[in-house]
Amino acid sequence: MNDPVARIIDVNLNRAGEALRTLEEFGRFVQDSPAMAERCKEIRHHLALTARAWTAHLAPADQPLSHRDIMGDVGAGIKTAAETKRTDALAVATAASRRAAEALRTLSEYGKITNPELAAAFEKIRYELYALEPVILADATLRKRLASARLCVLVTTALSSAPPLDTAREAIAGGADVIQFREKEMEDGEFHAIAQALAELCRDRNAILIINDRPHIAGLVDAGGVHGGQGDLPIHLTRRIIGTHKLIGRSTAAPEFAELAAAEGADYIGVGPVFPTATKPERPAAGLEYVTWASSWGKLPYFAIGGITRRTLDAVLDAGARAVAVASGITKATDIAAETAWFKNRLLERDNRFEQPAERLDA
Ligand code: TZP
Ligand code: MG
Repeated sequence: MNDPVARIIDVNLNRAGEALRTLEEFGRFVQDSPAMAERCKEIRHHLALTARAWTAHLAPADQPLSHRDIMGDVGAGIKTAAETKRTDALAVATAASRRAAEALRTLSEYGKITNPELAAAFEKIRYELYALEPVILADATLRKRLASARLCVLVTTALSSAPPLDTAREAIAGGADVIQFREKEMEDGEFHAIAQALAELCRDRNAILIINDRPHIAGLVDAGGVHGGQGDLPIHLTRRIIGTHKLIGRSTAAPEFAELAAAEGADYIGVGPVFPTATKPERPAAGLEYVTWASSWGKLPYFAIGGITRRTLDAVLDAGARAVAVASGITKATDIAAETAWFKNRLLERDNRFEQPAERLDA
């Protein structure tokens, strides 16, 4: 009779190793990150060492492999519908990460019966995996990061006191959470080269890069997302280019466009122009009322945009905005980092308006 605990150890060593390998490929080929792939490999290596230590002192007849009994496994071949279908690479990696954690937990639980010390080693590996998971599956948290973003700085050469890369670097140093690269006239070749450098900068500094209008370039440089106006490519077609896990933003100037954007699957909207602005001279101001509407609507995260300056920011916040997007009000300053920091501080100062009041504990 095969030892059931040895069978459990055997199965879960394989399961954990395979799942970690699946996750590793995501880090290496999808995230394109040598650092992430390396971290996965280390975890896999720790698993292999622990497995070797586990079996080292066992007699051949007690080795987990000797108890392998595929034909006698009543669970072999049982698959749920969800297991047989995955929408994209992120879904595969997310499932792999969950499976690795489950297998490691199983190893440490059943391991306690025969070798508590090594069971603790499996537990340690599970925690290494938990630390890596949010980093390697970063795209899954992109929407969460966007929802907590307060300040987007639009980078446009003609509106800035510095070249695009310097503008973005300074804006991020001053606390910009999102950089939107927006050039209406620039040719694709030059736009792509700058976007590539911006993408590297943003990845490095943990800012989200949004590309205005050009989904093909957002895809090529692996930006966080793409922002379009009403006349740009429809959202479902934009998704076909950049994939399901990237952000799509839409400019909206009235509630009906906000509703449409939500129905079509936008991740966030621009709300404006709040004030008349030389940056978009063809657009009449949508006004502060629209900001108030968007705040109470609450279906999508939004950035109030258009004519937001040091002078007008408070009125926009009073109208209910939590996040703003600013071009000339920041990028025309000589010290872009200091100007960004002024906006960010003001936004954070006013952020506690959104805290829920603590519930009273009446006796
Ligand atoms: N969309 C609505 S208003 C606007 C855009 C791109 C321009 C924002 O620029 P500025 O200089 O902050 O008014
Ligand atoms: Mg456009």
